[in-house]
Amino acid sequence: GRTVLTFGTYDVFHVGHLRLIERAAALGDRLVVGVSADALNIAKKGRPPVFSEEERMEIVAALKPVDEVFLEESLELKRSYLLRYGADVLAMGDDWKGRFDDLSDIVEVVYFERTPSVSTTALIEHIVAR
Ligand code: C2G
Repeated sequence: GRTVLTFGTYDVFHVGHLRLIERAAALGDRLVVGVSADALNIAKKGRPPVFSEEERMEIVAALKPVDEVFLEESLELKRSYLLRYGADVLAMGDDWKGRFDDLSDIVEVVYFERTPSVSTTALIEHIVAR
């Protein structure tokens, strides 16, 4: 069977996240999801996610299309994660378009269009403004 890998933070889980996961799952027989570590987000954005890595992994693991989750501890380890999980496909949102093309020697790299006008940042702003 074909194994698909995708990565994300999935903070304040929303329908954009769900649709990406559903499309990724449809590319193969088994979907493995790397959920980015709190430390990675702090390093990248200067603040921790709203939900902890344990909570974010728990939510993603409970989704019907998801077979397995793991903690993504470094953005530089994509190649070793793909090999570790025996991935045939890497699926990412098109905000990452072109960024992982160097991995196409070991997997098929697929970029999906993002769901328009939904983001964790916009959601937080919407809640704060209410
Ligand atoms: N997504 C989407 N539509 C949106 C919002 C997000 O399709 N409106 C997709 C993103 O393109 C991504 C996935 O949902 O493929 C998870 O999004 P984020 O949590 O924002 O993930 P990100 O922080 O980009 O991933 O190695 C990558 C890191 O794990 C970070």
